[in-house]
Amino acid sequence: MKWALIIGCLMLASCVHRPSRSYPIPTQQQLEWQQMETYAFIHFGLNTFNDMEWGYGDTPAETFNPSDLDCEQWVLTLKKCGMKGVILTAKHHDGFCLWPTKTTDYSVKNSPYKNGQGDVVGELCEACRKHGLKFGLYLSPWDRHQAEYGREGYVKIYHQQIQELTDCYGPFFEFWFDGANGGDGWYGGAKETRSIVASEYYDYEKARDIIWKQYPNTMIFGGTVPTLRWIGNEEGKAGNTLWSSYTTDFDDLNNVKLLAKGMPNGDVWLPAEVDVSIRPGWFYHENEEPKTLEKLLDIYYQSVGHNANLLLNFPVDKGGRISFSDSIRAVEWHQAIQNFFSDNLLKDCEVTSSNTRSSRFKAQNVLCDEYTHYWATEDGISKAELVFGFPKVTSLNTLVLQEYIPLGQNVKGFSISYYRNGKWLPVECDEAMTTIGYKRIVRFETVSAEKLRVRFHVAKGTLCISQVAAYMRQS
Ligand code: FUL
Repeated sequence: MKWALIIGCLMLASCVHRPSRSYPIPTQQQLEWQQMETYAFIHFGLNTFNDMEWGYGDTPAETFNPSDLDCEQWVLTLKKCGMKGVILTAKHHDGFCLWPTKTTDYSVKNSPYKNGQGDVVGELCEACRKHGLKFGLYLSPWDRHQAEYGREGYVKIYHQQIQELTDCYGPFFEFWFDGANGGDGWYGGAKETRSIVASEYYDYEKARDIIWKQYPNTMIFGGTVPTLRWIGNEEGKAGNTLWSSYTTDFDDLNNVKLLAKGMPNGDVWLPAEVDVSIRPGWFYHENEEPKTLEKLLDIYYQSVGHNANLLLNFPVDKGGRISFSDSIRAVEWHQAIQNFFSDNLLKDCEVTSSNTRSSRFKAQNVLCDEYTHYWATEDGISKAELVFGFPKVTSLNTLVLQEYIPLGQNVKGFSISYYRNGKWLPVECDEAMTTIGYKRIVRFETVSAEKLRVRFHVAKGTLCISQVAAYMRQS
C-alpha cells in the first residue's frame, strides 16, 4: 500500500514537471536565431558594376562607383518586408572589400565611391543600429585576387580580415564562411588554378574563435565548425521532412541530399537555412526581374513552413539601392503573409486531447500565442491526438504546427482529418506529413469541417506541441 502510494506520487511528480529533453537540443542562440524566421542577404560589390556573378579577381577597383548609395534605404525597405536582419557580402570571391581594410588595396579605399573615403560595411552597420535591424556578414574564404591564395600567407590575411570586421562592426547575428572554392583566379597576376583542402586550409576553428572571443552569440554558417547548415540548394526549397539534428562530419556538411532533410538520429543540433535570391542572380543585372509573388509565397511555405529559416537575397543596383521593383514585390509578399496568418480559425474551438501530462501542459496551450506554453503528453506517450470542435462549420486549407524545440525535435509522423456529416475524412495534401520541428505549415485542399483532428503517430519522445493554428488561403 505504502509502496503503491510512493510510486503513484513519483508518477504524478514526473508528469507535473516538464518532459525530459530529447537530445540534441538547440542552444539559446540557435533558438533565438530560429525565431527570426526571415532575414535578408545583400550581394553588392564589383560584380554589380560589371554584370558578373563571379569576378575573376582582376576587375578594376575604379569600377565600383555607386552614385546614390543609401544604406538606410536598404534597412528601411528590409524592415518593411518583415526581415529581422541583414547579411552583407563584405567580400565576395573576387576579393574586393567593401570596407577600408588594412589587408589589401583592393577595396573601397581605391574606388571613386566618396573619393575613397567610403565604408559600405560601416554604413550598413550604422543604419542597422539606428533602425533596429540585426547585422551579419559574408566573407568569402576563396579569394581570386590575392597572390598568396592557396599558401599560408593568405590564411593569415583571411583571419586578419575577420579580426578587423569583428573589431569594427560587431556584434553579428550570423557570419558566413561561404563554401565555394572554384579553383581558377587572377591570384596577383598568376592567372592559374589553385586547389586547397577546405576542411584543413582555412583553420575555421581559429576563424570562429576570433569572432566568438568578442561575440559568442554569432551563428556560424559554413566551414568545419558551423552552428547552422546550408539546405543544399539555392532554389528556396527545404524538404518537407526536415530534421534540425545533423552531424558536423565535413563530408556530410557537403552532402546535398542529406542536408535537405537532416538526420533523425544526428548528434548535433544544426538547423537549416534556405538561401535564395529574389532575382535569378545573386548580383544585380539590368535584364533580370524579381520573382513573382506566387513564387515567393511558395518559397516561404517551403522554407519557414518546412522548419528552416529563409535568407532572401536582394541584389543592390548600380546606383546603390534596392530597386523599386524588388522592394514593391517584397513588401507585397510580406503583407500577403501577414494578412493571411492574422486570423487563427481555431481560436474559438474547444480542444480535447487523448492524453495530457498535467493541467500545466493542457491541450488548450496549443491555442495560446506564447511559445513557451505547450501541450505535452505523459512520459513514454508519443502517440496521441488533438481534436478541435468548431462553433460552426468552417472552411480551411492550411495548418501551422510548432513543436517546443528547447526540449528537442520529436515528431516523425502525423495526419490531419476533418469531421463532416458524421464521418472523419483525411485532408488531401501533396506533402508527406512527417516532421514538424520549430514550424511546419501544411497546405491541403479546402475542407468544410465541424471538427478537426491532428494525430501524432510516431515520435522520438514525449509530444511537446506549442502551437496549432488553421487558416483559409484564398488562392
Ligand atoms: C555561393 C556563391 O558562389 C554565390 O555567388 C553566392 O554568394 C551564394 C550565396 O553562395 O556559394
